Amino acid sequence: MTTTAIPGLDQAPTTHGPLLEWVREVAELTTPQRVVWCDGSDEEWRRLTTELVAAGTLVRLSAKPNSYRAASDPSDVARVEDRTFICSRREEDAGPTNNWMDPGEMKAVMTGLYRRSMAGRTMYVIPFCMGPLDDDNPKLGVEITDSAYVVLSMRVMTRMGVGALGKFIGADGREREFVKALHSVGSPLEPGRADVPWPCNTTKYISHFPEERAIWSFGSGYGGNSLLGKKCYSLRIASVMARDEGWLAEHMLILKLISPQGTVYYIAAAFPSACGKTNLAMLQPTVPGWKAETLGDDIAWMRFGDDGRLYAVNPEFGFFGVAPGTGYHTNPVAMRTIEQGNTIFTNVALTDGGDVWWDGMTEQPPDHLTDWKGREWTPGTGEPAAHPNSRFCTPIEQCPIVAPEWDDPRGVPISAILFGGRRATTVPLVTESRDWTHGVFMGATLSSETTAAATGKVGVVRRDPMAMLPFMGYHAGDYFGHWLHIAEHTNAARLPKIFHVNWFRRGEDRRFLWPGFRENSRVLKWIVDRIEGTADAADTPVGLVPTAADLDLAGLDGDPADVDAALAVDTDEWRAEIPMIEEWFAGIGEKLPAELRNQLDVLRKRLAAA
Ligand code: GTP
Ligand code: SPV
Ligand code: MN
Repeated sequence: MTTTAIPGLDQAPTTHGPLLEWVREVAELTTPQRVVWCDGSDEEWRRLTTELVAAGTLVRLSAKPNSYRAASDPSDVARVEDRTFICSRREEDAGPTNNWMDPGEMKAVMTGLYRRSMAGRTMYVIPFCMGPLDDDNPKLGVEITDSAYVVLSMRVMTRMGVGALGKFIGADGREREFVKALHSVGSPLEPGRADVPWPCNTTKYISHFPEERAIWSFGSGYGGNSLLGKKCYSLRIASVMARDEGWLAEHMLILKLISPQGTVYYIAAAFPSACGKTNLAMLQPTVPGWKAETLGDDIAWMRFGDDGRLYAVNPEFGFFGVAPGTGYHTNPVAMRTIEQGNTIFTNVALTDGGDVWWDGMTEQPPDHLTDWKGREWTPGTGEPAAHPNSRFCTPIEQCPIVAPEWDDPRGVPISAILFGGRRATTVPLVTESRDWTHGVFMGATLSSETTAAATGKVGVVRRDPMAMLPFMGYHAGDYFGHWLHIAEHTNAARLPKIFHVNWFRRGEDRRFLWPGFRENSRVLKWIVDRIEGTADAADTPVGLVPTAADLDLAGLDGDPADVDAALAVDTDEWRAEIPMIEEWFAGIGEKLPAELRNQLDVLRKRLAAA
């Protein structure tokens, strides 16, 4: 088939030369049945949802307006870290924490996979922008995909369609650069072959070409593997841009806290996948008089302003949140966001009344459900009804506590950065770093138990520096160096204070020592008081830790001994941590900054003296 014969290819709504050329090249390689240039309109949404309902990919929910449930292939439910590659020109630029393949070799392999991979399907061209459209330097991208589910999800998660495309040619007529993001589910539809509701391929590659700012994804339709504006662009590629240009692209929520006096504090927090970012971003404080608003729940781009403060922007447009555990008792703000509709749910259960349900949504499960695999489910079934990594995909604008400034291209000035993990032992509820370098050490040695957000074993403690282990687009040692050197952009007094938190410490009976969720506002209040210099802390070997008396615990239910246990610095547990940190640092190799080695020496000495 000659490419001019591919319907739609020549109907490009742009004159952007490099974009036209690339789309033609991909169409020639993948040979789709037709090409659709996505405009992001309501009409397009209606057309694609109608098609996907007919195809059995989506079920329209009768209980929520304009909302749908997708069930993936049971093998395609999470990010695939072992199939994720950083294909920098030099292997050492990918570093020891990333999979690497030579870019030429990877392209040869993947070109083979993409050849005719869209046969019988529609190829969608999605122009999108990460971050506000009216930024002076908008961060543009185009995702080419053969998945209509991806088009719909990208409409929720990014600013896509005509608004984004309008930015591709500047006011001066210059053709702007954009990230080329190619995605195929890898399931060509040969004539006469019936489609399946969730096409995908057992061979999967999530590849990044950092020097070229390009992404090639094959074989998966799921979240972080297929919505390429999210982890692939806004973290892996953007972290490389940020290194080159002197800013930070981080796996962080952005929260606005308002004190009873009306003072505003913006906080950014990095927790690994499925460790509480969305929940903290939507916090409803229990401490009287405090209010919170949300700006983002997963990714922050941060750069220094003229005033020397660090300003954060959320590049995303929607929330792709973990469903299980989300309910009116834990995260009512998320519930009220999705109740408004316009939401796509993936791998959750269906109720008999045309609604969705997942484990932990309500205390009492419904009597009967259709589980995420389409099977009958009753409370006695003994298996979760929803996949542990099932998700809701919903517009930020619907969030009842979205901060009015969430879309401001100037961003918001960050007063505190939190690093947190899921640790049953050792790590106190909250620890303040002694200075920026110590804070970077806390981030660089952050650890967490693995979760269902990625394929692989769940519950294994691993180092997850700055919650970026799966998302750093370059060498971890260089990344730590970047964090250290970025402080030279300003003076120490203007830098955010860095804290280490752990909501997940457990008692001997395995129950959580800290109630978490809304009660985390008590920890945030202490953090603000530290910024203002009005709260105390004990100087411990690991940093500055409050005692229970330093926290506002008025009205907190539960055993006070649990709070003491959550705050305890157990020097034996920490001594056992040292060899794990040593091993982690040894694995980074000679690019590990000397400052971090020194911090480890200090920790070792302080523990020895304790
Ligand atoms: P990603 O979207 O994968 O990046 O996850 P996330 O970091 O946004 O995590 P999320 O807020 O969705 O929380 C993940 C799981 O942790 C959910 O099951 C929550 O119910 C649970 N969780 C969140 N905050 C807390 C907390 O303070 N305490 C406890 N015990 N669990 C929490
Ligand atoms: C995460 O895993 O950190 C997520 C979900 O936010 S995904 O989009 O799949 O990366
Ligand atoms: Mn995430």
